[in-house]
Amino acid sequence: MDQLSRYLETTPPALRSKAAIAMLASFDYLLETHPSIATTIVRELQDQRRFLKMIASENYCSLAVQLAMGNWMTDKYAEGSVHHRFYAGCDQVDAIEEEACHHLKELFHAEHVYVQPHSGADANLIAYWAILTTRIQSRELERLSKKSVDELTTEEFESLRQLLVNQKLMGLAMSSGGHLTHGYRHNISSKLFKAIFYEVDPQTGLLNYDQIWKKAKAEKPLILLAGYSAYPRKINFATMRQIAEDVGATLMVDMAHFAGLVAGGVFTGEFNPIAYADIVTSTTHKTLRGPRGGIILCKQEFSEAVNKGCPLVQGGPLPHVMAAKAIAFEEARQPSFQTYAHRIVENAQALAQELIRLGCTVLTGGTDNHMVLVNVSSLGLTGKQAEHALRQGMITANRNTIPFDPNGPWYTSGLRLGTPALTTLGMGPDEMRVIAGCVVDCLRNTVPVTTVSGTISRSQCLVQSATVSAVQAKVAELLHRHPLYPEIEIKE
Ligand code: DSN
Repeated sequence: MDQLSRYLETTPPALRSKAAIAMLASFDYLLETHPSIATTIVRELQDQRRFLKMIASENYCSLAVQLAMGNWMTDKYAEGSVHHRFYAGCDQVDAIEEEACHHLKELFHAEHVYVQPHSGADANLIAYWAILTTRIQSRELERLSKKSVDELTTEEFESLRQLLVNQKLMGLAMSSGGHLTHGYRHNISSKLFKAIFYEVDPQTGLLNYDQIWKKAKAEKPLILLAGYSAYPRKINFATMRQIAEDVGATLMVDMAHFAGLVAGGVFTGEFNPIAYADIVTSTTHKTLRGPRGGIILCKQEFSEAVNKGCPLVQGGPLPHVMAAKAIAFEEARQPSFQTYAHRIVENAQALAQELIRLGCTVLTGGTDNHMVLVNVSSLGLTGKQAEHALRQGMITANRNTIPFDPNGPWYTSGLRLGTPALTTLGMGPDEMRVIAGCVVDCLRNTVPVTTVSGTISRSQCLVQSATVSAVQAKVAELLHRHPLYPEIEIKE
């Protein structure tokens, strides 16, 4: 019997969900036409249901968001911007992009928004080029009395190019929790700019605004960038603005990790970047709980350059993803999203407190946001071993460098735990305390793994079987009480 027939047979009409029917019908269809792909998609759902998802940058989006992505909107090319396309027949893409922009603008009260970036990394590249175009290229054209780069001679174009690639970008070092697109050597941002970094204070693990100010004064960067991938505290954007203004920098904020906390009214006043930054970038799939993708919010001054993100930096927009973004932004405008966002932080704080009570070294002594960073070296583990140990207990989390990490970015000494996905499932502080216990049990009860060459593996370790069984049982019970997409039941 196929999945949809089984569902219809076992679910009384009043309890049937249209989203479930749509999803089950699509699985049934794919199972018939492309069984191996369909089976893998179903297995991914099963994996996500069997493991506690504690990767701080992941979440579960609504079925409406998922359904909006899987349709014929993907078949349309729409390079350009709303009502200004390089292709004919973009009426419906215009309508969708306009609606997404409307919801996004209302959600964050931004002057201008752009919903085309395919990812946060693309959004950052577009923002970088928008700043370079607005602040360097336009002024150079004005100086040369030229209207566009098309009017430049080959020599003038080359000197403009030299000018553009010799600007300074100053962001949080990746080793202090910054993102790789913020000037890390193995990312194109370090080739576009002369990258300069500020770091967290070695004693407190916190941003030291006086130090940032001092460095910014000395370096005078074109862009002062705030934002992180692994920093558990709020950033004071009013102070970052003062620093940027003092040194003549453009303030850019990458709020990929905490966009949902801004949208949900957790980060307000000087901790909300929108009023202070010239350009804000984000992903849409982390705390914001939308489809995978990127967005840009900016002051009017940068709007023209930002709107040229395609083709300036990226290829054609993804209309099906913009449709899903529109739905996610509308969802985030509902009062329930405010409750959700506050709960994410409440959960992270409960998790941090319990980990500390159980003897873990939690960086900065806690959290203000959705993530908790644990230094696992006192437990005799690398971050990679800790990640491996948790997976045996059916917990998915990721290793992370901690500031000044002696183990480097591959093995690391840290573990990053996040609460956005568990909060989406409806878990609260009580569940976080149980989970903290599971995490500590896994990390404390490991035995080393010897590699084929006879050395102790720095990647793997084995959790003792009694602990594995006990933790797996607790995880299964938590997930049984808080199922993912409970309306969808798929049997193999
Ligand atoms: N990969 C994201 C994270 O995990 O933080 C950032 O790109």
